Order: sequence, then structure tokens, then C-alpha cells
Amino acid sequence: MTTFDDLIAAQERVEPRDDMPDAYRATLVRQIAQHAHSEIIGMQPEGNWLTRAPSLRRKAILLAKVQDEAGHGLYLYAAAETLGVSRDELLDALHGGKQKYSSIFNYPTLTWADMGAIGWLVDGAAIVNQVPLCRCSYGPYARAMVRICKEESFHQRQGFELLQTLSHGTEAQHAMAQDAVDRWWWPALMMFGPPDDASTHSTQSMAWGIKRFSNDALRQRFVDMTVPQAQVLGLTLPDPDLSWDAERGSWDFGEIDFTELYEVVKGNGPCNAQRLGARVQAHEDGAWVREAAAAYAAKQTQKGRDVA
Ligand code: FAQ
Repeated sequence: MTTFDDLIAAQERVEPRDDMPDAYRATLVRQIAQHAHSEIIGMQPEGNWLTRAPSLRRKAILLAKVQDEAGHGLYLYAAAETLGVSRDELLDALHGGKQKYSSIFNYPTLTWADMGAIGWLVDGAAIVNQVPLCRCSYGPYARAMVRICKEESFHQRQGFELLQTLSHGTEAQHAMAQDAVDRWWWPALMMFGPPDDASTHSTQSMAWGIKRFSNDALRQRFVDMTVPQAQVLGLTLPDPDLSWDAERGSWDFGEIDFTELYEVVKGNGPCNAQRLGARVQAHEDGAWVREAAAAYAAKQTQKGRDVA
């Protein structure tokens, strides 16, 4: 019989029917739930600008992006459910503050250029972090990530194109784009999590093939990918210590203020209360929809039984 250890050693997929250690299951629930929560809370900062998009084209693009994030949440909640938790339990844990969502969504979106900076930097960081998750050892998570990454790639390009337009527009538009990049750069670097020596889960998650690379390795990959793109955009990344290290073949960058990450994760970021409050309110407002859907489903099941 193939055991869990055999599957991991052979780099094969673990599926819901397979035996797995409780700690592996718990780690996956924690990470997938946090990821799913990030997708649905992540709809808020951009959703905030749907009614203020500067043209019909921009509005249609932004609407599609925000809807994609809802879809990602659905795939991820479904993947978590294969591990034996219900969506209600996961949402309760989010609303009660027991499970986290990404730090990045606790920052405000102050101008239209923030839609570009989120697409370019936040979705860009998400892609770097998530492409390796397509090879995650847990089948349902890995398969969900394939489609998510394809969509994130469109999101990143739309953000880049938006910033490109602003950066090469009027002086005021260029300044707005630069200001957005100034505000989102460091929080985007923090999305990758604490530095490797402070990351509690990385070693075990990598041994299990959940994570394929460490937080710092992915952060470096993101910096190396993004610096040349900033040059094309004609925008400056707000780090005086950025410099090319020919020996490493990578960009050196300045020190990250991780106390800011820890504060935001603890709930003390600029928008934590607002984001969670809006989520709980939306959940309460949607109670009648869930009740109606459940009543309809029960009726259909009964009808099926009556016919049989
Ligand atoms: N924010 O031991 P590690 C998106 C926590 S992209 C909040 O290194 P791990 C797309 C961590 O949970 C964003 N908490 O943890 C989008 C742990 O706490 P715990 C979502 C963070 O899991 C774009 C503790 O710190 N992406 O949504 C953060 O091995 C635009 C110690 O950390 C994902 O979730 C943080 N940034 O590595 C949507 C990707 N960093 O649980 C809408 C999947 C760390 O013990 C609009 N997740 N923590 O209490 C992952 O890859 C990993 O979970 C990491 C963290 C890399 C985030």
C-alpha cells in the first residue's frame, strides 16, 4: 500500500481519499483558508473604485478582475472543504479573527492609480508566490492554483498597462502613479511573509511539498522581476538601496520594516477593522440569499425523492 510518506518522497499528489498526518491536514486548512479569505477580502480595496473608474473600458476591466477574485475564493473554499472543514466553519473563523487573510488588503486605496499598483505589484507578488503552489503536494489545492494563476497573470498585465498609461500621461497623472507605487512597494514585499529565520511554518511546509520555495527566495524573485518593469514604466521604486549585484545576479534591496507586517497581521493596520467589518456586514446582509438557496435545494431534493 502506498503511504503518505511514499507519495511525498515520490513527489506524487496527495488526494482527499489518502491517509495524511493530522498536522499536514491542519497546515493545509490554515494556508488554503487564509488564501481564500484573502481573495474575498481582497475584493474590497478595488471594489471601492468600481463606481469611479474613469471610462467604461476601465470599469469593465476592473469589474472582471474583482469578479475573478470572488471566483478564486470559491475554488479555494472548495479545495479546503475536501479536507473535512465546512465553508461555514471557515467563514466563522475569519469573522471571529481566528484565521488570517493577507496583510496587503489592510491598506487603503486612495487614488485611481492604486488600481494599477495593486494589479502590477500585488497580483505580481501573488503570481510569484502562487505559481510554485501549482506543484503543491495536495492535489485539490494544486489544481485550483492552475486556473487562478492564469487569471492573476491577466490582472498583473492590466495593472501594468494602467500604470503605463498614467506614467506617460500628464504630469499630474505621472505623479499619481508614482505616489501609488511609493505606497504599495513595501507592503507588496511583506506579502511574502516574515524572513526565513522567523518563518514558523516554512521548513515543515517545504518538507511536505506544500511550499516549494522559502519566503525570502520568492521575495527576491519578485524584486528581480519587478525592477526592470519599473524601468519600462518610467517609475521609481522607493528604495535608495536597490542596486544590481553582478555576483549574485540579483538586485540587492533595502531592509524591510517587518514590525509593520507584524502589526498589520495582529490587526493594527490602517484598514483592518474596516475590511473585517464590511465582510461581516456583507455576510449578514446575504443571510436571506443563503436561506432561500438552502430552501430551494431542499425542495428539489424532496421532489426527486417523490418521483423516485
Ligand atoms: N499576511 O511561517 P510563515 C491574493 C502569517 S494574494 C498575513 O512564513 P506560511 C491575490 C502566517 O499565516 C494574497 N499573515 O507562514 C489577490 C503565519 O501565521 P499563523 C494571498 C501572514 O504560511 C490580489 C505567520 O505569519 N496569498 O489574494 C503573512 O508558511 C488582488 C508566520 O509566517 C496567499 O495566501 C501575510 N502577508 O507562509 C486577491 C498565498 N505572511 O497562520 C485580490 C498562499 C505570513 O501561524 C486582489 N499562502 N503570515 O498564525 C502562502 O503562500 C503562505 O501562507 C505565506 C506565509 C507565504 C503567505
